[in-house]
Amino acid sequence: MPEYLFISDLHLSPERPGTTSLLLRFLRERAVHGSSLFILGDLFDAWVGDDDRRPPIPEILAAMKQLTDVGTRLFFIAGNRDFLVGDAFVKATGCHLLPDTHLIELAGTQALLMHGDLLCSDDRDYQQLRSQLRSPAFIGEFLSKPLEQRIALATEYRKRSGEAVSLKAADIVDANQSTVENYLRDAQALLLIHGHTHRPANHRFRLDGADAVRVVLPEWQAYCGGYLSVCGNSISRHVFV
Ligand SMILES: [Mn+2]
Repeated sequence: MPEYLFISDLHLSPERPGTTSLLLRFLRERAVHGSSLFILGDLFDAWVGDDDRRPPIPEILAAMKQLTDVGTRLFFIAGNRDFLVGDAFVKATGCHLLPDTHLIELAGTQALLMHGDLLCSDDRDYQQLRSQLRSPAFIGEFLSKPLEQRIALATEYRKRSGEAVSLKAADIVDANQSTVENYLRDAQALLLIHGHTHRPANHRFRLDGADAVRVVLPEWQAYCGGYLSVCGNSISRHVFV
């Protein structure tokens, strides 16, 4: 029976070598036994373009490629910190890049996958900044700058949003329930899986007379990484240490 694995919010960077080591082991020892691994955003603490090959990026990309080479399908939804991943990243890893919302059949129902930042609609400042940063004009101009300049600019942009600097759940605005329900209604789904908020939980609620659930993935730490496994109709949480 195919097993689907879900992770998000690893925030990999040179400052978090423990989390990088944990992911490399997770890919080699655990993800390799799944049929598909979905990374729901913020794999990296910052991604300034596919030409950035500072450590530990090459090692991470190679481990992802090794996973896809042995047959585990790899899917990636960009987060607010790594939305600039592009074609070269896809080619280097063998992953499939998915749009901000992706619908799949999972556990006998329609499931909607997202990073989660779009659900935090109460944070108007962030949503406004998000629209600016995601515009093709901004992205084109940003990627045309030299790498060193992009690295410096990314640090500067992150200072403009509280969430972009802090990784504490208390500093990240939570999902808005009406927004959650609207996304599920539009997708005709009753299961939502996302990360971003760093508030892992299973939220059960009624949606237009049916049972719905919102599964929030945890952020990873240096010593433990939480992941979701879906096998048949069974959905379970696990910790990789
Ligand atoms: Mn995020």
